[in-house]
Amino acid sequence: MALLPLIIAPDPRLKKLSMPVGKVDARINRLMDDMLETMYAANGIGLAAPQVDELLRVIVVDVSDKNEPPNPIGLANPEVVWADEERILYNEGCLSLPEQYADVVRPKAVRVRYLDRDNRPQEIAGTGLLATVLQHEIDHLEGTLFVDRVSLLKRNMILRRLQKLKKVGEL
Ligand code: GNR
Ligand code: NI
Repeated sequence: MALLPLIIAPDPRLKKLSMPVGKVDARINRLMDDMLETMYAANGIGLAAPQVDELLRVIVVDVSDKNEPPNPIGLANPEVVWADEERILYNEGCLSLPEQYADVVRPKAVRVRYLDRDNRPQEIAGTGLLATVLQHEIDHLEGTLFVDRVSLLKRNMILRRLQKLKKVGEL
């Protein structure tokens, strides 16, 4: 296992389209393990491969509570196959936009098809926080950040703040 460096916005690498995985093999399993380790170390509940400089359609999530057993899930080629017409608002954060938060509106529930660690097709249904995180991670694979789903004013505020923090060496 290894901790991977996280890419912090603004960075052109976070805006790129990620490529599908051909087969979930030992290499992809290692990537999922390293991503989970990196995510837990950063107290995150999700992580997408492009955030660790791998332009592959791989995400990991774990939305379990602190007082319950961990529930790490690795998903390759995740695809939303159904989305509720009902919407919810969530105050989102992102490990690539440290300490920045904004309210984002998304479908309240989704079903996501994906390949598991054994390269087998699976489906996962999520509502609430899990639905939000799955969509947030799949967005990363398209080069979309949560700030791309808020007003131009809020987006520019957050991105300029991060740019400044980078410039003074605080990120
Ligand atoms: O750790 C994370 N928390 C979070 C909170 C609300 C909505 C989405 C997220 S995902 C984020 C980790 C991350 O940046 N994944 O890409
Ligand atoms: Ni994110």
